[in-house]
Amino acid sequence: MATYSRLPGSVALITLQNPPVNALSAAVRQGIVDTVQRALKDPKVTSVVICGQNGKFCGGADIREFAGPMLGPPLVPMIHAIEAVDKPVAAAIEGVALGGGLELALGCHYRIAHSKALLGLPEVTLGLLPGAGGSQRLPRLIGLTAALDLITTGRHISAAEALKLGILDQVTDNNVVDQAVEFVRRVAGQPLDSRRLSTLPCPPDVDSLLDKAMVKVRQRSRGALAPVACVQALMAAASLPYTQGMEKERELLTTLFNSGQARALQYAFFSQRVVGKWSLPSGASWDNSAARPISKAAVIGLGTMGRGIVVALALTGISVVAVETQEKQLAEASQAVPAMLQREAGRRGLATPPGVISFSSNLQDVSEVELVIEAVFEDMSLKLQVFRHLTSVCRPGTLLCSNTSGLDIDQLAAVTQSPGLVVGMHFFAPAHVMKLLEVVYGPRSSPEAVATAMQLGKRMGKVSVAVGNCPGFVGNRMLKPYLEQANFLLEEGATPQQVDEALEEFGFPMGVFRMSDLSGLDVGWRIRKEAGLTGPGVESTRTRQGRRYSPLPDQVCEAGRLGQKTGRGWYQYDGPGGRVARSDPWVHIFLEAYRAEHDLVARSIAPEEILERCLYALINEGFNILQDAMAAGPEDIDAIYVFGYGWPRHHGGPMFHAGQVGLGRILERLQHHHHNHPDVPHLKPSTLLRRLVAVGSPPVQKWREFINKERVHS
Ligand code: 3H9
Repeated sequence: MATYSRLPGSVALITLQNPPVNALSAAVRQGIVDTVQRALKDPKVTSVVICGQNGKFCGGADIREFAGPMLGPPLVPMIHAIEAVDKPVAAAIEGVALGGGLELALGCHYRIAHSKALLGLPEVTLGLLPGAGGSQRLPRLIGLTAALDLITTGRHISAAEALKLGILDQVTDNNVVDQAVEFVRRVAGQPLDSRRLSTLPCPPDVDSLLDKAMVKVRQRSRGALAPVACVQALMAAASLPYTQGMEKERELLTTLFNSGQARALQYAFFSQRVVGKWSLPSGASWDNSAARPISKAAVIGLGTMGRGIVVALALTGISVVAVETQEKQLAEASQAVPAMLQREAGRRGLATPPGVISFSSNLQDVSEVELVIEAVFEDMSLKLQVFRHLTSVCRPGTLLCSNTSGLDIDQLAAVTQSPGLVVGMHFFAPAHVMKLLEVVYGPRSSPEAVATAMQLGKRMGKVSVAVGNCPGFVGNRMLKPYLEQANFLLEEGATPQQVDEALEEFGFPMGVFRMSDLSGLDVGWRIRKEAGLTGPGVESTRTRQGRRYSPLPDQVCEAGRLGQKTGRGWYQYDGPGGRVARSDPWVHIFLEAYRAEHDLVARSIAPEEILERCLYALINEGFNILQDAMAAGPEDIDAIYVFGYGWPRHHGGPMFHAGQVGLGRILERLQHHHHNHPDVPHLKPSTLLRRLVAVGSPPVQKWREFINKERVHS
C-alpha cells in the first residue's frame, strides 16, 4: 500500500498504492508510517520523495472508511512525523493532491507538482474541514485570505495557481518524480526549520477578515455546518498557538463527523458516481453498452434552451449546426450564442472556445451530423412535426434526441424510421451552466442511444441520470405533488411567504412561490390548459378530473400576474423583470376572497406542517417512481434533486432524507395527512414505502437490492 525503494544518489522513494486515487486508507497510512521509519533509519538515505502510483498523488482520506470505526495509524501524527524528519522530504504531485492528500504534502518540506495537477482542500463539500492539520498549516503558508477562499469553497486549483499562492516550490512539464528527486538532492543538508509549517507563525487577523467572512458564510450556507466550522478553524489558527489550533481543529472535526450533514454530503458524493454506472430494466448498462463517438451535432430551435445547448456542445469541441426557422430569432441567436460561448469559455479558463458553430434556417443542413437535439417549444404536435422532418432529412443511423421536460419520448420515436435511436435529453436552464441532465429512455430506445447520450452529458460536464419515460420523467413528476401541496396550504391559511420561508429555512435556495415567480407562472398554466384542467368552459371548482385541485395559480395568471416578468405574481416586484420579492397586499386580499368563496376557514399552519406536507408528498412520489422502475435507485432521484432542483446537498437528497427522518415516521405522517385529505391521491403512502417499513426500514444503500429482489419475485 506504500512501497519503498532507494534510488541511486541516496534518495528514498515512497510510492502510495491504492487505486484509483491512492486514498489514504488504513493500509496506506500504515505503509507510509513504516516506509518513513525505514528512510529515517537508513543511514545511506539523505532525502525522501513521496509520490503516488499511476499518475495520481493522492485523493485524500479514504471516504469509504468514514462509515466504520477508525483503524490503523491516524493521519495527524503520521503527518507530524514526516514534518519532523531531519532529512528533506518532498511531495511529487501528479494528477491530484486533494484533502488529506494535500495535507500530507503540506507536512512535507517541499512540494513539486506537474503542470496538469489539481490541488485543493475539498473537505467542506463532504461536510468536513481539513482535519489533518490543513486548516492550521495552510494559512501559515499562504496567509488567511487565500486559505479562507480555498478551505471554505473547497475549489480545486491548478498547479500554476498553487505556485503563485506559494503552495508549491516548483512546477514542471516533465516527469515529476525525476524533478523532485533532483530537487531534494540539491537541497540535502540545508536547514529545514523554516520548511516545517507547523512551527511558523500564522498571520494575525488584523482586519477582522474572519469575522466578516463568518457573517457571509452563515448567510450563504443556508444551514450547512461545515463552512462555518472551516472559518472557526481558521480563527483558531489566527489566534492560538499551533498545538491549541490543532485541538480546535480536532474538536470541530469530531462535531462535523457526528453530524447527519457529513453523512448526507458523503452520500451525495457517492450518488453522483453511482448514477454514472447506469442500468436499464432491460439489463443494458454502462458496462455492456458502447457509446458512439460524436464529433458533429445539430440543435433545432434557438430559444433560451437551444442556445444554452449549442454552447454546452461547442465547449466540448463538437461542431454544431444551430438551426432556427424563424428569421428574427435566428438573427438574435447568431449574435447572442457566440458571445455566450466566449463568456463561458473565459469562465472555464479556455483562451479560445473549442467548437465551431454554424447557423442556419434550413433543416436540410442537419443531414451530415451524427446527433440532433431538438429544442423547439414544448408542444407535442410541433415536436412530432420536427421529428418527422428529421427522420427524412438525416442520414440513417443519426441519433435523434428531444430536449423535453416531460413529453412522451415513445410518441416521438414512433414517427421516425429508427425508434431505437430516439432518446430524451432533458436539460435545465441555463443549459450550458446547470449540472443536471435527465437522459430519458423510451421502451424502444437502444442501449447504444442511451450510452451515447449519457456519454455526451459527461463530456459536457453534466451529472447525467438515466430515467424512464413517464409524464414529467423523474424531477418534474416529483415536483407536481410538491407544488400541489404548497397551493393547498395557501387555501388552508398559509401565505406564500410562510411556505417559502419554511422551505428556505430547510435549505432550498428559493421557496416554491419565489421560484414559480422566477420561472414564470404561465408555464404551468399552459400545461394545465392543455391537460383540460383549466380554461374556458372549465368550472372553477376545487375538484378536477376526480381529484382535489387548486385553481389558485390559474386565477393568479388570469389576473395578468405571470411572475417576475410582469412585475407581479405571488409577490410584487419593482417592475417587470424586478428581482426583489416583496409581500403584496393584493395577494392577501385575493386569498381571503378565495377562501370566503369556497367556505374555507383560514387556520394557522406551523412551518413543520408546511415542510411535512410539501416534502413528504414529493418523497412519496419518489417511492412510486422507484416502484415503477422509472429510476434505477434512490441515488438517481437524489442526484436529480441535488443537481437540478436546488435540494440542499447537506440533506443528501429527498430519498436519503426520508431514511434520515425514518421511513416509519414518513409513512405515519403521510397516513395522517392522507386521512385529513382523502381526495389527494399524492398523499396516499406508496406501496414500496409500506414494504420497506414492513421489512424493518433498511438503509437507503440497500433499497436498490430490495427493489430488484421484489421485482424478480413479482
Ligand atoms: C479528507 O481528506 C479528510 C481529511 O482532511 C482528514 C480527516 C482526518 N476516498 O470521481 P471519480 C473513488 S476527505 C475513497 O469517478 P475522477 C470514487 O468513489 C477527502 N474513494 O474519478 C470512484 O469510485 P468508483 C477529501 C474515492 O477521475 C473512484 O475513486 N478528498 C475517493 O472523475 C474514481 O473517482 C476529496 O474530497 C476518496 N477520497 O475524479 C476528493 N476519491 O470507481 C474526492 C475518489 O467505485 N475525490 N474515490 O465509483 C474526487 O474529487 C474525485 O474522485 C477525483 C477523481 C478528482 C479525485
